[in-house]
Amino acid sequence: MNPSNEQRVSLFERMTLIRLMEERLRADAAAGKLPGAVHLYIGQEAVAVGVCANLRDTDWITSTHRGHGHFLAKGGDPKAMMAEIWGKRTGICKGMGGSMHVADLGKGILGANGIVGGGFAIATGAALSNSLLRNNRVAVAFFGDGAANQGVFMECLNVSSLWKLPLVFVCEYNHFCEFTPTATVTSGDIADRARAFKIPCEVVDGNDVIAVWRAARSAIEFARSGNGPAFIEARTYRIQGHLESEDLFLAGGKYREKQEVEEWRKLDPIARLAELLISENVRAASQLDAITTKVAGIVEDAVKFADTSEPADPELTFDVMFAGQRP
Ligand SMILES: Cc1ncc(C[n+]2csc(CCOP(=O)(O)OP(=O)(O)O)c2C)c(N)n1
Repeated sequence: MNPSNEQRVSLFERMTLIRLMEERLRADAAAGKLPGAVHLYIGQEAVAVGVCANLRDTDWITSTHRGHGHFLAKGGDPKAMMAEIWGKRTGICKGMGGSMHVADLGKGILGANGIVGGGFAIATGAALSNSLLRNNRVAVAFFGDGAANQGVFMECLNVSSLWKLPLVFVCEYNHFCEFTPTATVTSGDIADRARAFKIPCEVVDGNDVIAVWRAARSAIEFARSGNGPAFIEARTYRIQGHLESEDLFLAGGKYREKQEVEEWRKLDPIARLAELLISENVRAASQLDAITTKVAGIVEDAVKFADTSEPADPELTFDVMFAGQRP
């Protein structure tokens, strides 16, 4: 099954929202305006968007340290996310979590996570609760190719397959674990690890949002129908550095060639979808530009909202972490 024309246009719009939010964060990080580090999702938008377009608000996702794209793709509010990243009290977590902890339970977003592989067990637990409650919801665990080398991955593959949990694993193979090429620390194919537990797998072009959408649709349907977990490995590429201040860590060292990044830029998922929509006369280039302009306004509003909000209240730490007790 393929997405309709209207669905494809909305995939374009959502990917553009993520891209423009991330571009703005990139600029604000460089200008020293953000209180913490940001790990950007530029180039990987097709994965979050292609998957989340097939989910309901009541379905769960777990995310990673690179979580802004998952948050926005699942319907999280751009203003509340921006304010969170800026450390403001209007943020989705009152500015107490920042970039790596954007969460919104009302939208089924169980949170970004600073612990690599931290989402596996949370998603498996959510899927177990769905299964026990027979509520027809699914859970999706987004994770990186680096996280696939954490032991908890195996535990969650095992138990979710054994108990036929409504869970979809989505591995974003972006080729790097921080400053280490994944191939140098990973044995065999990651999808084979899921196959060993008899979990159906699909390896897709993660820069082709339609391919991701199709794979996600069948994986989610499979899991929702009580057949157990499914697995998607989306092949993509991390265009930005591991984090925006990575040069400070690298001290002049390098772990990839510029040429490689440029080659992947040519496979930009948003440009590819735009070309398709134009060539199939679904939308004219000017109509897509109008969408981009509208989205840029949403991003501008989010920045204004964050910028003019009050900073997070440090006193709140005692309430949210120490049950109101103070030293
Ligand atoms: C348990 C744990 N180990 C190490 C780190 C440091 N760390 C942060 S991100 C990262 C690489 C993760 O790579 P991957 O899962 O592929 O995600 P990507 O950054 O490529 O999106 C590492 C090692 C961490 N945050 N948590």
